[in-house]
Amino acid sequence: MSRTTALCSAARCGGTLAFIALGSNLAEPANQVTRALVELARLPHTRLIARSSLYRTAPVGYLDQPDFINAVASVETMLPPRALLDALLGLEHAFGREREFRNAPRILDLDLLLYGDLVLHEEGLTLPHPRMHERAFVLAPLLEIAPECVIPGRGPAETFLARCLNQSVERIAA
Ligand code: PH2
Ligand code: MG
Ligand code: MG
Repeated sequence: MSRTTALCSAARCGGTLAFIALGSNLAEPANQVTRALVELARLPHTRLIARSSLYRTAPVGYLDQPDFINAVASVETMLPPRALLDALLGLEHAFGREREFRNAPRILDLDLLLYGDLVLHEEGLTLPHPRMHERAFVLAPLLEIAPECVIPGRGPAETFLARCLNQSVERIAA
């Protein structure tokens, strides 16, 4: 059996639906996020299912930095969660991501939000993403592509968006 047949492609036999948050606030952020969406579609054993519009969002956490461009994508993947995370970190690195301090401005941030309905607490990987339910910059684009989304262990995403209306999120481009 060939390697491809053994692994089975996500396109042919269905993998796990995962959601990824994209963010950038340096070096033409909309361009970075748009290019990153193209790269997500090229990940091995993975296919892009949907991508949200781009959103301009005010920084949350560390405030003294430029506005962000955020988006969310869904993929169907045969990669296990840790391999998917490693692929995302590899893309961040390829885009020139540097880590100066927590929540520092960044050229590209790719966060694994959800991996099917998996609940996991491991070193460096918590699923669902532990802060996604507190962040309008995640919830608004997520709900655009998955209006019925339920965050495992927490509840419907839309109930959480209603609690962060004080966070500025503006849809800017399809
Ligand atoms: N990411 C953070 C912290 N704060 N704020 C906005 N608006 N967008 C982000 O992507 C973001 C943030 C940590 O990753
Ligand atoms: Mg992040
Ligand atoms: Mg991150």
